[in-house]
Amino acid sequence: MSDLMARLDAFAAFSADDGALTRLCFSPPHRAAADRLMEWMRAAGMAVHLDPAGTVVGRYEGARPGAPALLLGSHIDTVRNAGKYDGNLGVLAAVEAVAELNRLGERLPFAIEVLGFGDEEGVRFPVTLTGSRAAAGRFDPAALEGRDRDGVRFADALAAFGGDPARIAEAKRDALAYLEVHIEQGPVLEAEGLPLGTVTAINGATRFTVTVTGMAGHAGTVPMELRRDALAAAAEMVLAVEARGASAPGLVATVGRLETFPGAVNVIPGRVVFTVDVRASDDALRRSAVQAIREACAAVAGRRGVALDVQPGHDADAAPCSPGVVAQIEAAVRRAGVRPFRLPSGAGHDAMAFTGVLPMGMLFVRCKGGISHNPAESITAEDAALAVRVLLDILRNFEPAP
Ligand code: HGY
Ligand code: MN
Ligand code: MN
Repeated sequence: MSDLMARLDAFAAFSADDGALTRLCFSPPHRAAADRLMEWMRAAGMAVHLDPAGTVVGRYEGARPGAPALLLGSHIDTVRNAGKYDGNLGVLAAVEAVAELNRLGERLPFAIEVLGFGDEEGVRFPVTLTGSRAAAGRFDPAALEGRDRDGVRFADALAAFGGDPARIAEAKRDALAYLEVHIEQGPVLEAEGLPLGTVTAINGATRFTVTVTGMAGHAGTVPMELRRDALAAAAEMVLAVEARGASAPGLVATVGRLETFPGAVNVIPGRVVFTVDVRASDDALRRSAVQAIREACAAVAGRRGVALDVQPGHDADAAPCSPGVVAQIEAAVRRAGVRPFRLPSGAGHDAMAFTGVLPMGMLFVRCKGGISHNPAESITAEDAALAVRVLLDILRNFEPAP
């Protein structure tokens, strides 16, 4: 087996930022990373192509050529100033497992397809999971019209990357199941003293963008009582988001990005744009929280005489993992001598796209301090190697759903 950790370090060099990992979908660093991934896949005995949705696909044939495939995947796009392991570990661990089968000349009763999705984080465009949703046959064509902060259309960026917006429907994969290895991105496994865990479900998520429009003005001349300060209004709204997120167990709400215009020290902000991200394992709780946040923002806007615009973005219900796949992952964890432990995922994953379409499951890997979406994200070489061994065991013992 190659040195997986060394590969993850090398992979992290494909970034838009020196000294930090930022690899947004369909960016030049994403393309360079995709090309390197294809090289590693070919060396592992896979036939490789880029699908119309921009996903890198590596196929390792089974004992009978053309046999149905078991999908292994995760994402190779990252957030800004990311850690090295979110997404990338799952793709490169899958390549490691196939490389080992190839090294042994071992063929399974099914093919294996490794998928390197390019738009899981949804940081560049106001959508997410587009690659995995295309693979699941659930791509929403409206996503093609999404624009990034520079006004670039999703469809144009995808075409320039090497995808084909007109043929995205061809990205749908009929398969036996979908499995994903991913870091936990939380502190539970570390607290339990466990290297691996079996995911039971992935929390639902809603994202939307709020624009507050007041009146820009001279910071030195406009009396306080005459102002329509968009940033002061947005600040009240941000605190309302935080208060709602803290209002119920299992609910979280976050303002991750806020931009103020014109952004000058001596100008009363005339416009503010900020994002809201709401998650819960219970879909009704999440939806009621989203409604309450929208009402709170409208109340602040009315009281302060500013205009409010809310643009919906990503919205996904909680995704339960398939009991049959969960049981097989857990059995492999047990065979590896690790105490089986089941846990939900607070983070979203490409696996969500397959729920209800294919049997789906996830294997979590412990990460230090539960830190993620942060350069301090860290795993051990031992845990990574154990995850590959367990993944190989899952593959060698996999029983497709009847
Ligand atoms: O936002 C998420 O949960 C994932 O990391 N994209
Ligand atoms: Mn991820
Ligand atoms: Mn992430």
